[in-house]
Amino acid sequence: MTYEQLIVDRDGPVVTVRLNNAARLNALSPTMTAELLDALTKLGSDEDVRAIVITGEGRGFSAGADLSALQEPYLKGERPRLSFFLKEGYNRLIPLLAETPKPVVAAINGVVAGAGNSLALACDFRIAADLASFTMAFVKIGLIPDAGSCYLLPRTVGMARALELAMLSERIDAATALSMGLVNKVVPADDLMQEAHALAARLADLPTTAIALTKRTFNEASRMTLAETMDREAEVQDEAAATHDHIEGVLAFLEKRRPSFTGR
Ligand code: LHQ
Repeated sequence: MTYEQLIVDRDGPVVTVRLNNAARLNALSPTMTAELLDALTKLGSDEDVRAIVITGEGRGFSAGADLSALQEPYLKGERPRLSFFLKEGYNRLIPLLAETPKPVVAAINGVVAGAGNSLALACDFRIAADLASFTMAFVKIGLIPDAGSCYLLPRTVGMARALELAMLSERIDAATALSMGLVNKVVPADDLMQEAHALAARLADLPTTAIALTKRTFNEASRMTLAETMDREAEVQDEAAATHDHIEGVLAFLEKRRPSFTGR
């Protein structure tokens, strides 16, 4: 896959997607958003892909929407509808990422702002370099959190912290992000890619269908009652039990050996 603002590398079952517009701290331009949509659609349906890492080139993970596109229209007094931009772009990208059947690790290499937070929050794991920093930033330009942040942020850090992060938009460091549960782990910057890749490789060795079904069912459960969720778990368990990996897992346990999962 060749792109203008993404670099996609494959290492066996693990694919690394690098946001590649370092001069603008990997701001999520319409081009980058369209390319992410294309890449994630392809990776999500590729049976040989069993884990994805998303990271940024340079000192930014992502600075959110590319604000340079707004300069010309705003100086001319034009008011382009942001809802159109959102619905065409982030509103397709973020659910695609959050619901991709593959496990996704965000390797947060540096600055995160605005919709860059949404991108990280839509991943399943967030490992941050010790020099990473986070700011919601939306309020600083008179906007509300978008790209799914109103949904994803309170679910990740709780309502009180989410409102604090969104309203004050202070730039917080990686250690503070860890203490809030915004990231899973903080590692020295030099170790980031190795740690993220090791986690992705570990995930890629697991029963990929069970992981996909776990993600899907957790997402569904957030909109259901306990009783509805338990009915859904029972149905989905039949899907999981139909895989070769389920048989392999049970037999490996009973035969006291390491399972060898294929993702099928
Ligand atoms: C950028 C950006 C950027 C373009 C740094 N765009 N160039 C928004 C509007 C439209 C539709 C609906 O949705 C949204 C959603 C959103 O995401 S709103 C939030 C958008 N993002 C921001 O407001 C963050 C703006 N950036 C910043 O506040 C700072 O750059 C942060 C705190 C991220 C990093 O600060 P520094 O480490 O001091 O870096 P810097 O400010 O010097 O930035 C480096 C370069 O990157 C600089 O360009 P230059 O040519 O001067 O070197 C910036 O202009 C450029 N850049 N963010 N979002």
